[in-house]
Amino acid sequence: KPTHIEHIGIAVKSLDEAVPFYEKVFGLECYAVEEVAEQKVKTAFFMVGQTKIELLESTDPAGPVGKFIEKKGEGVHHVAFAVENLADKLVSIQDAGVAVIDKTPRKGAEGLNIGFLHPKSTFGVLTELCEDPSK
Ligand code: CMX
Repeated sequence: KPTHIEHIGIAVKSLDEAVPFYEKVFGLECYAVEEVAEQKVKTAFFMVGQTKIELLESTDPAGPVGKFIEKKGEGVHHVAFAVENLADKLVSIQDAGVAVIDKTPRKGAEGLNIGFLHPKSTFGVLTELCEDPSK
């Protein structure tokens, strides 16, 4: 089973506006900003206990976050669980009949191995599984 919620991804129109909000209103510190070109996003991370908040700004209207904001507006985009043995988990999840976006792990932000499950199979919540390869 997952060890914890690794992060919650929140789609925002502008990191320049959202990052100072999280810093000023919640007193959180943005410890990393990273562009994930393959996902067409720029990300900003805050640590809250064991869990991160990942703010996502689209770099391309045709990318997943650009399309999401166009359709639904800003808001919670995905929930990510930390797991071990990600490749095996993705296989057993598919065997259980759940639609996955990633059949096998791929590289995500912060060097994590990740795999997404399709929101149509997960009660409308885009769900990500993450494995830290350094552990
Ligand atoms: N949460 C819940 N539902 C979502 C969603 C989300 N984040 N994104 C799309 N959907 C819904 C759509 O509203 C649509 O529902 P309806 O059919 O009821 O209208 C359905 O899923 C299919 O959407 P679509 O527009 O036809 O398909 P998209 O081309 O937008 O693809 C998805 C959707 C989830 C497959 C795609 O966004 C994807 O592959 N996501 C995984 C990668 C990703 O999100 N990367 C960004 C974050 C990267 C990071 O964290 O570093």
